[in-house]
Amino acid sequence: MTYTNILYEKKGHILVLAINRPKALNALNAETLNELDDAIQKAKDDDEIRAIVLTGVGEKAFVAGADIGEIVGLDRVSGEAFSRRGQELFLTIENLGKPVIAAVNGFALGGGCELAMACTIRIASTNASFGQPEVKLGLIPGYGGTQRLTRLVGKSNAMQMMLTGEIISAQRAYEIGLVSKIVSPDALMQAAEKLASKIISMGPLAVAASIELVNKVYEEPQLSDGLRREANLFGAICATEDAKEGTSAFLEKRKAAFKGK
Ligand code: CO8
Repeated sequence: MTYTNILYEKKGHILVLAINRPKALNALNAETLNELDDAIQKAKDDDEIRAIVLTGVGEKAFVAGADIGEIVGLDRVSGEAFSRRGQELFLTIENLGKPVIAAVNGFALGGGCELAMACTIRIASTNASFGQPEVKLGLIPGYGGTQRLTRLVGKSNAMQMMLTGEIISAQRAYEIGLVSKIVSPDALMQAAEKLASKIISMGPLAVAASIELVNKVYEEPQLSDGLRREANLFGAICATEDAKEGTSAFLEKRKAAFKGK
């Protein structure tokens, strides 16, 4: 597939994906979702790609939401299908088995905030802002926002954002746990790639298992089930060559050489 709405750039083991509709503040139209879907599948199947950094082209926006021009004519059936289509893609991103770091460089609103929340980790530039302004359009978040925002920032903060549609600063997003780090705009991509490189240097199976376990916490908040699953995957990870290598390297005071086995 040829991409016109996204940029796909491999930098060693890191894929930098950028939503590229700056004139529409990178709003997600159907074509962009299709391209993003294709790129994510391609990245999943490419063993060379170990981490993804997702951002928006331009200085103004990460993604300013779903394309409102495409929402206006939706009815009950097409609206639900529209929502499910985005939800499925965002679930794929969340459960990719490889870390996806959102480098939020401006507006992350509506579907854009939802896209960032489906990523494994979010870091933001000081000029980033976040919000679920759907209520202002008489809508509700439809790409997982009601679920993920509540889990990420708690009921009170989520209610305040969703019911008022207010746009919060990067600093506020950091305070409520929506992002894990804030950096200056010109340092954002470097910080995101540095974070990706750091994660890549860890045991890949352990990274994938950690992502899976943390995501399961949000799916079934049953502590006993989660603990059982954690023990189960912990055992499986212990039996890998990487775990032996990682623990031995620590004890031998040397750098581990992981093989993903
Ligand atoms: N969709 C389509 N076009 C957009 C969007 C968008 N979400 N956001 C911005 N644009 C366009 C503008 O229309 C404008 O286009 P043009 O130059 O042709 O007039 C261009 O981008 C630049 O935008 P502005 O001139 O408005 O720039 P400002 O700096 O003045 O304002 C804002 C920036 C505050 C971000 C403003 O553009 C804005 O409020 N945008 C809309 C934000 C929003 O409401 N997002 C949520 C959309 S709904 C959604 O995401 C639901 C997701 C789930 C869907 C599932 C439901 C079925």
